[in-house]
Amino acid sequence: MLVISSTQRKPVFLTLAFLFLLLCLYFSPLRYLNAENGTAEDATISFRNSDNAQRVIFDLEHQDENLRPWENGTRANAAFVILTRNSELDALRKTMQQLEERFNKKFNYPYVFLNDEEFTLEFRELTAGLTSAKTQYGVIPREHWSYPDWIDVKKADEARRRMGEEGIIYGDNLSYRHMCRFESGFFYRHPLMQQYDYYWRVEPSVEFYCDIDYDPFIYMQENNKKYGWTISLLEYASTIPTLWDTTKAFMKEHADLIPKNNLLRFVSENGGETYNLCHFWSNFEIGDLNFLRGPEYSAYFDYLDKAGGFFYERWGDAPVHSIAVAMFLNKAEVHFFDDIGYRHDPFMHCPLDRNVQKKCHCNVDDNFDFTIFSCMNKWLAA
Ligand SMILES: Nc1nc2c(ncn2[C@@H]2O[C@H](COP(=O)(O)OP(=O)(O)O)[C@@H](O)[C@H]2O)c(=O)[nH]1
Ligand SMILES: *[C@@H]1O[C@H](CO)[C@@H](O)[C@H](O)[C@H]1NC(C)=O
Ligand SMILES: *[C@@H]1O[C@H](CO)[C@@H](O)[C@H](O)[C@H]1NC(C)=O
Ligand SMILES: [Mg+2]
Repeated sequence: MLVISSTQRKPVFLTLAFLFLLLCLYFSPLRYLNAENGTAEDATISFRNSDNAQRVIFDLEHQDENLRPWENGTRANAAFVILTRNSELDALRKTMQQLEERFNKKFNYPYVFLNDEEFTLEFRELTAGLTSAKTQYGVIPREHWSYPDWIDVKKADEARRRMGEEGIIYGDNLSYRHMCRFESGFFYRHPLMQQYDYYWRVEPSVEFYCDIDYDPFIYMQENNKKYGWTISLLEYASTIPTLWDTTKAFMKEHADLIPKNNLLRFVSENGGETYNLCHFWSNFEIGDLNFLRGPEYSAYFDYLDKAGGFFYERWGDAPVHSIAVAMFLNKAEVHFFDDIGYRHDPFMHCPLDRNVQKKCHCNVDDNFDFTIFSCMNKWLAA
């Protein structure tokens, strides 16, 4: 005879309750509403906190199709792009783990890793192991990570020495300059990036604080957005002494490329006379690659590159991208991803909305947006 002792009763009861719950959910009218209206993906995503019960439901629903969540539904032609060194592997793994958990395990977008050297086998294995998505590893062509022939190398060496002495951040650092030039004008031309229309830039050590339950790439596509950001701030003036003058000269020579409805008021508050140093922090970007590959941005990058400021000064890719966005796009084409909780030391964007906060692990008191170095108020007023 079956004897159930008191210590066995609890697990048996729990199992029965669990099965009952499963049955209820399976036959719940809600489920059918979902399946009727949206794609199967919509239904799955609404069960975001995929505990076991939810997985089972998903499997039941998809018995015949045998599809993974990301295989059903509209997808963008998009990838993460990560410029990094082999030595940053551990910092990157931590970032990838968060990105996968918060977003990509549900969406499965591919990764493109770029490096000025070959990636090690260890790097490739330990990054690929963190995702089910495709991972691709590229070496940067020499001509995208070296002096162009019109640069006076002695003058560049001298400029770095002087900027180092002046204590300017990365002032004496040559590889940093190659990095900024590459991120300004070349990452979107790498052979591995050619096949994609949208990118999401990621760096080692950055953190993602909130669940992202929708597809930001599709959001960009459906709303005709060309550039998306989470943090905006002031640039160090000492790194870009002639960037604005060079930009003004470009605008004079190429007035035909600047649309009337632009966003220049975000970067200049005196009708273009001076730059107010505001820029979108480019360590996070979700953007349209065809905007960067287009004639306007290409003309601007070439103009800056010829002027030499990537080497004679220390022009960052963030002000370069941001000024281009302000010149060539209108405000409706630029999106502030308020719902993406994000940190790149030392600043973080933490969504203030209590409903969004429920799916985040950041402290709103540390939100950067309304501190003095932030350009959020200028964005809101623009
Ligand atoms: N392969 C490679 N990646 C680099 C190099 N320097 C910087 N990076 C990458 O470029 C990005 C920006 O560099 P980082 O040191 O974070 O600059 P910061 O964010 O401006 O302080 C990061 O993703 C780095 O991993 C380099 O010399 N080689
Ligand atoms: C779902 O479909 C029903 C009718 O089939 C419709 O009335 C309802 O508005 C739809 N809901 C959504 C969110 O599309
Ligand atoms: C240059 O900057 C990078 C960060 O981009 C840093 O890792 C590297 O150590 C710096 N090199 C020198 C020589 O300071
Ligand atoms: Mg960084």
